[in-house]
Amino acid sequence: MAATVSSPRRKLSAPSVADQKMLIGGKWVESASGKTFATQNPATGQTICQVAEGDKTDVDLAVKAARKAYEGPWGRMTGAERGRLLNKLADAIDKNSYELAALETLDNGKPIADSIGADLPLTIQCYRYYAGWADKIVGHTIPLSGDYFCYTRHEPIGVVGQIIPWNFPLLMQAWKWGPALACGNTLVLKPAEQTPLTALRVAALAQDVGFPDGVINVVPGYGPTAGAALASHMDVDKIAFTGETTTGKIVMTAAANSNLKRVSLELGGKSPNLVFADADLDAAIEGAYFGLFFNQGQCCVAGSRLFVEERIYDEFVHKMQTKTKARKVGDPFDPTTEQGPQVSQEQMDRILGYIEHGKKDGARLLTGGARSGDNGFYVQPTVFADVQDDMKIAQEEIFGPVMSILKFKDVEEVVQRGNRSCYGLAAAVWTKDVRKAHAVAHRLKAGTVWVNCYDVFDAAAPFGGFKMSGIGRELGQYALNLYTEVKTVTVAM
Ligand code: TXE
Repeated sequence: MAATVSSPRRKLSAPSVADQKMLIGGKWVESASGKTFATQNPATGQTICQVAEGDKTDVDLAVKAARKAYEGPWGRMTGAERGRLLNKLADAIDKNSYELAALETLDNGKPIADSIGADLPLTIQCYRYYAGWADKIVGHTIPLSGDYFCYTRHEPIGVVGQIIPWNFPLLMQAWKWGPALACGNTLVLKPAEQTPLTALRVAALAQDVGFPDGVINVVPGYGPTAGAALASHMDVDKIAFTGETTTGKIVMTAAANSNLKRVSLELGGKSPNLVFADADLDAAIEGAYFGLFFNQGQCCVAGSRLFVEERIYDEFVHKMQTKTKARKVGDPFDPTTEQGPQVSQEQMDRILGYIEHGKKDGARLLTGGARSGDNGFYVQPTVFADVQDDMKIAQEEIFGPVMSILKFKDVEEVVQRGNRSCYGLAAAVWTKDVRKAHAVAHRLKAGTVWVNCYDVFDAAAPFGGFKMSGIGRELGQYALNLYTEVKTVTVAM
């Protein structure tokens, strides 16, 4: 991650949190059914609080509120005014950084140093970046053959549904809200059931800074109920989704079977990270380690197929083993902790299942390979060497702290193997040879290629997947395309 602010020096304490309602049409309400669900602290497995559980009825109400706001004052607001509100929201998040970081760590389990050093600054940057775009969304004038004046308008799409995952709750919300609001849409967000707390807190801040009622609605709940209701809603004009590839297919099918709403998807990955023998070895080890273990390995871009050139393979593997053994796993509220718990029991079990597959398939286990402790959802940082392309751990998204190292001989071979995946989200190349770096970057089938770095994110740089890693590009100017319709106006002169 590119942005950083200062990390806390002393241990922050976990906040206590009251039961949560949902935000519909500017009001905090219980769910229509009266149902709630518990959100858990993954470091202990204990319930943090109860959250209103939205379903189809609540989604209907939220969509109605969003439509009313879209057709009301929000629709008449200028881009400059929308930009001012987005900047005010960024200011409010900035002012409440520590509270939000603590809430994120409590609900997700990520180390507080990461919440403060990466999630918060990137979130704030994203809102500011799109605040800047709000009054710069322009069409073209187009010369036609004939006596006509032709121009395009880039108009908001309307009511937007957004479904986000639990790995970067604040940041995924910013990636969705920033461009949607800058372009003039209204929205209904369904946060992940594992991590609803920061989304609700940011929604409250948005109310405080003056977003009109109904522009922003948040309906917490489960995927197959609240999420599905949003994806199949006849009055939602666009759905934006981040999550697993199989869920993305369900969302796209629901969009197709309802009103053909616009769809953008940011899905899974199995990103190849290529380390050539002429790389700066220490930098490559550092980058590969960060690129896999960051956020407990719960990153869609995790460099989970780590290809290392034969000539440096043994030295690389040995150094990575030593480094990983020293990784500090523990209480996410301790500022020196590098790795917290996985987000849920379900994710922990899934990862442990993959580790067993790695062992059974004959990969060489260098360190880790089991649960860490018996309280909370911790997994030991794990490294497998001598992984083969056809092993399950080299093919499927593990989404945990499990590194797979594979050996390669030359450029041609590694490019072919790197591209042999149904995914195409990210990739990286480590080499001092500039020509090789660009040539390989051009041949890799991935939406993002990092050269001699990893996980460098910036609101200005577009992000998204080739192949089954998604449809569309979030961030940067490209994200404006996801939240606007192009209207062509042709005038006889
Ligand atoms: O994802 P889901 P899960 C991957 C990762 C992880 C796996 C499972 O490999 O191990 O997915 O995680 C909502 N209609 N990623 O089960 O189900 C759900 O409520 C509409 C990669 O948490 O895709 C949540 O809000 N929505 C990923 C969101 O979808 C539905 C990040 C994501 O959950 C739905 C997270 C439905 N039928 C997991 N079912 C990435 N690319 O960053 C679920 N949801």
